[in-house]
Amino acid sequence: MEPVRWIRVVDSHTGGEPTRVVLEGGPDLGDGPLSERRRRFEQEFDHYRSAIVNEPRGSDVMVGALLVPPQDRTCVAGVIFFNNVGYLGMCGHGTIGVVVTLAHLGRIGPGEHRIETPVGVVQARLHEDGRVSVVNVPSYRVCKGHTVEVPGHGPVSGDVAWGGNWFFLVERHGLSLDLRQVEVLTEFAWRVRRAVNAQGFPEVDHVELYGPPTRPGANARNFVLCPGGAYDRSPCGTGTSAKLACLAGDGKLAEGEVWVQESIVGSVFEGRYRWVDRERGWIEPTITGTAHVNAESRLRLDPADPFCWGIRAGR
Ligand code: PYC
Repeated sequence: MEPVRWIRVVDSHTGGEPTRVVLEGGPDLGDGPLSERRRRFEQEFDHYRSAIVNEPRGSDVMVGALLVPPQDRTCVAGVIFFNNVGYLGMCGHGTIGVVVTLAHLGRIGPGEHRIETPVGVVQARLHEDGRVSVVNVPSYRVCKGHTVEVPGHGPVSGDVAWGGNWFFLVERHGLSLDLRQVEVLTEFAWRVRRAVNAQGFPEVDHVELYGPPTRPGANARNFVLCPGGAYDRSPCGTGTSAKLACLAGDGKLAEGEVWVQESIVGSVFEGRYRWVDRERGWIEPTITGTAHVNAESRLRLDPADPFCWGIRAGR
């Protein structure tokens, strides 16, 4: 008989988007590069991902963050992010959640901290007032104004950009970025994603719709569809990074200038960038936001429970 297993987690939310940090009881992925450990997680221990973030313990919107010993010893932690359908290269709101969680546990204090992810090392600053700034991986746009035919809608144009995940960013969609329209926005974004990927782009995993802000001082509001069909409650750190790369490339935002990004639920991130390679359009984005710890618990994995390893969700 298999034993009952326990997984110790701390939950937080960043601008409304949840992060579940796994402290103990997760899979042992050995050492080596994080990209390799992420591959092992996916191939050998994917049932842990499902048990931690899927129903009945989690939900489609939950992002998991498995803490692992970093390979680069200048880093305070290594982290592998995952969601209801798979694994994320990087996660902006999740990194803010990890930093606030480590501070909550007394493992770090205000100052600079390096965190290793499968797509590179990110630098985070925990400010005295509790805000967190994340210097994300280099971000860039690979395609501007690409038009796809979206069934039931017609032609839709957008930019393809990398911000730690791949995004298709659409400005002209004709929809209202209102939380009450979330089903319509989700359906549209899902069709867009399918149409873009049918054209052979590197798997665009997120679709980001832009529109005018509702909050004073914000520059834009967004709706971001995540790979598993849930929408990001936060303004999406990697999505905001991809947006900054587009703004920089279009000469619409100067180096160091602040961009205030509002999410579909009204939470905000501040973004700014510095050029890494102006010729190639590569920037280094910094995203600032806040997170709040809202649970400390132990997940109980009982082999007698038919849904011990979660309900495989997502589309
Ligand atoms: O903040 O980068 C982010 C993110 C990705 C998916 C959900 N949030």
